Parts: sequence; C-alpha cells; structure tokens
Amino acid sequence: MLKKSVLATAVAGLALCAPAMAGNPLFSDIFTADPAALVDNNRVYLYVGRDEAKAEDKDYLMKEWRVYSSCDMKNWKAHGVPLNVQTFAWAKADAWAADIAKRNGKYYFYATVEHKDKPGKAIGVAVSDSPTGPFKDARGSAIITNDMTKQTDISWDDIDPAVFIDKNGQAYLYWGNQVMKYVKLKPNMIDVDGPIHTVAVPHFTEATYLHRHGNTYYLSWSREFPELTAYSTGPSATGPWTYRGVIMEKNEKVKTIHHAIVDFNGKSYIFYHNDKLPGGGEFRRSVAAEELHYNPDGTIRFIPQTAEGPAANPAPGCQG
Ligand code: FUB
Repeated sequence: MLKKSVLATAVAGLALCAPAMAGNPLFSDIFTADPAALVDNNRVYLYVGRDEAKAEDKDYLMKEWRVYSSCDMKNWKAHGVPLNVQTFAWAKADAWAADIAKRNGKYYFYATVEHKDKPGKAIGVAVSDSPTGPFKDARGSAIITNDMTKQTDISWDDIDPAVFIDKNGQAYLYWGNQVMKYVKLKPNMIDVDGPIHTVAVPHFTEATYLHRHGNTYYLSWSREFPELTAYSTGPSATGPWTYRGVIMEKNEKVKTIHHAIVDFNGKSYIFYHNDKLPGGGEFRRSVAAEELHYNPDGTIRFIPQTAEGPAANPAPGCQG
C-alpha cells in the first residue's frame, strides 16, 4: 500500500506533467461570445467578443475583442486585446461579432460596432501586420453603415460581418440581421466594389458564415430565435444555394449561437457560443468548439455540443 505522502507527491507530479486540457467552454476566466477564426502558419487563431454584463443586466455589455491561439485545438494561449471599440474613432459602443481574413501579409478584421453619428450598427475594418494585433482602423470610417441598406427598419440589421476570399482572389463581405446581404470587396479589402445584394435563405436571423471545403461553398447562418445553426451549399461564393439543414441545436439559456468554421491540421472544426460557464446566460456567453465532419457527399453531419470539445490535434512544427 502507498503511503499517503508518496501518493500525494505522485498525484502532484502527474498534475504538473499534464497539459492544460481545455474542454468546453474553452475559457473559464471571462465570458466570451461570437467566435471568429483564422488558420495561419499552422496555428489556429480564435477571436471572441468579451461579454462584460453582470448577471442582473438586461443587455449586452461588450467593449473589446480578445484573441487566443492554439497548436492543437486543446491548449489555448491568450494574446490579450488586439482591438476595442475605441480603435474606431467614429464608433461609440458595442464590440459585437467580427470576422478576419489575411491578404498580402496583412490581417483584416471586420467588426460590428454602434456608430457615433449615423444611427444604428455599422461595420468597421481594422488592419494589422500580425494576427494578434494591435489592429488600427484601416479606413477612418465605416465600410457599411445602417443608411446603406433599406431592407428593414431595424437599427441592428448591419451586423455580423463574414469575410471570404475566393480562389480567384475576389473577396466578399457577407453580413446582416433579418436579411442576409453581401457585397464584393476591392483587392485593397477596405472598399466595397459594386452593389449590395441580398440572399434568401430559410429563417435567416444573423451570424452568416461562408467557407469552402473542396470545391463546395458552404453558407451557414443562425436561423430562428432561439437560434439553430443551419447551412446551404453551392457551386460558387454567391450560390445558387441549396438548403441542407440544421447542424447544431439551439442553446438552453441563451438565444444566440454565433459560429465560425475552419479546417486545421487535417480536420474541420466549428466554434460557437453557449451558456455553459457557471453564471452564464443571455448576455454572459462562453465560446466552445467541436470537430465537424463532412459526409462523403459533402453534407455536414449534425454536431452535438459536448463538454469534452475536440480531441488534441497537434500541428507539426507549431509550438507554444
Ligand atoms: O454579440 C452580439 C450579437 O449577438 C452578435 O452580433 C450576434 O451574432 C449575436 O451573437
């Protein structure tokens, strides 16, 4: 029989050797929401908004974005605050959902904020030489403002940017609430190029995401409210789209579920948010991840939310 002190030392030793294996939610020190992701140089970068609302609050309190990175989808390194609402001098509040793309060695971060002068939400674009920032305003003005779209009367219909660069170099910005919209971007990534189009998908609420896997384009979004994650597939970045169904069920205590999808180190993943951190709820969300599987016909398998999250998937050559 082991003596108590020997056992205690052995257990302590094991704890020291064990890697910090994050399950879901990924971060437990702060509330996080609205994941955006980028795979760069064999490393996955995860951008989140920070939910700062108190338990009794009745609205979002979001002032900054945070960035984390991982070499294996299990251990996450915090890189701090790469930008906040003040990054955009023309914005006054609400660091809502964002997305990121890399072009010509620069990182372009598209972010929802509340405009100071033009009523309603707007989308800004910030740029950095590094995926972890710091980012600075790339235009000095919003790329999308509420007065540029007339499909609804609500002040929050121009939120949730999703940026996508196609094989031929054409970049697109998708976004919207109640009505999904997209516009082409110029190669400089900071100016729109042509008219704004709308896209009709079943029960669209918000949180559009566009990605490609193989030769198929996947347009996904949050449908209904409380939200489920649904998707369509198509032969191009602008469709035509064929509805394929729901891939993630709604949350229990929070009505939103905003997601992002990436391929990393030979596997595919979805990031989303739920309410599972203790004290969590509508305005106190927590970002989680799951492995995502494609069927041989290109459809996506339904993704149950788990407490374990993805298995460790160490990318060769990625360290720290
Ligand atoms: O976090 C604020 C808003 O809630 C986001 O912009 C939406 O996608 C929803 O998650």
